[in-house]
Amino acid sequence: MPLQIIRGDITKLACDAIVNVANPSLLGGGGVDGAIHRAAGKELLLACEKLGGCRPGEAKITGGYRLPCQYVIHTVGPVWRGGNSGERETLTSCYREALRLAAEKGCRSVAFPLISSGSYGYPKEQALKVAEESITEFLRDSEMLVYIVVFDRDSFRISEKLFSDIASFIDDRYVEEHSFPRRKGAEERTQRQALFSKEEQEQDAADFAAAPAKESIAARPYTVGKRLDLPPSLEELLKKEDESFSQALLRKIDEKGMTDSECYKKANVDRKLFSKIRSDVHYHPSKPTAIAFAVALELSLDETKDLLMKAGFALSHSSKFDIIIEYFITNGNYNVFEINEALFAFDQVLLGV
Ligand code: AR6
Repeated sequence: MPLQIIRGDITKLACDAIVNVANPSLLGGGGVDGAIHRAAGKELLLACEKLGGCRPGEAKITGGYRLPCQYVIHTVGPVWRGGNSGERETLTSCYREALRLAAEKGCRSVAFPLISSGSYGYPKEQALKVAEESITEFLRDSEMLVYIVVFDRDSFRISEKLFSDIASFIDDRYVEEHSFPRRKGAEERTQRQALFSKEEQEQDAADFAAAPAKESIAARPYTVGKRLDLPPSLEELLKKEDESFSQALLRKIDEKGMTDSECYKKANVDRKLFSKIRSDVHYHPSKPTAIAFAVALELSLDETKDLLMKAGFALSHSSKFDIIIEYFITNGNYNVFEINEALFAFDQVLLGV
């Protein structure tokens, strides 16, 4: 999970480094800056006094002192002046320079607040986009776990239009599904259990084996008389059934002409996890990981369901998480970060892991 958005207080994170958004004097201020200095103690101020200030877009590094992190990387974001004064370039430079310093110090995990999105006035949605793009650009050639830490729900909003589109998409499907009383049990399950617990995995696998699998394979439509559309032979069907998640994933990567790293990076999945999946033919990923690969491969909804089935999962209208995934796939939006923003806004588990 190379880039994760989490909610919380950055001063509490035990990452290798956290990023402070300071003013050019580096001598403390309000917002995150104030919180970091308070938590780190006065040694941090003494260390900052020796740095000789910092210009917007640059970054400097100190120890973490009483903070749980090892380093604090100080950067100065742009003050928002309407967007035509180089704000975006300066903001991009903050992320790039902070990450460069973190890599130089051998950090494996770094946490950023949303730079400039508080008293410097950068619109939050745009600030988040710049953060995601700059961090993704860096992660293209580097392996690091990077967090964007959002302080409170109000400081994070996807666009009203997207929010209401997804909300009505969820309403339509959720209501439709919940009008069947026998689904009541499923309705009461919590999202996290549905995604991760062993029992749920077994239940999902059993549910899927009982109904949708038959539909997706046996009842697949074909046109009689057209050579290319002949139904697959029983042997072909059985071969496909035997294919594990790992085998299906590697086959799909080849079919799409992607390299392994293009795929796991686009999926926002850690290289080590990908290596495990690659080397263990029977590897069982979590549902968010399996979906992240389906998104990276830009699979259709049916193909996504087929891939998920290999890992023992299904998509259902009893789960908001599943409906949000369905929304993005049917709209052809395969940007894992946009999907994660929406999942975050609806308080769901994020893709990757
Ligand atoms: N953890 C994570 N995020 C936080 C925290 C926290 N503890 N506290 C605030 N935020 P700001 P800026 C969020 O104003 O806009 C200082 O006085 C907050 O909700 O701290 O870059 C400096 O000295 C917001 O979304 O930074 C500068 O003068 C984001 O962090 C000036 O403010 C950034 O808010 C820098 O302004």
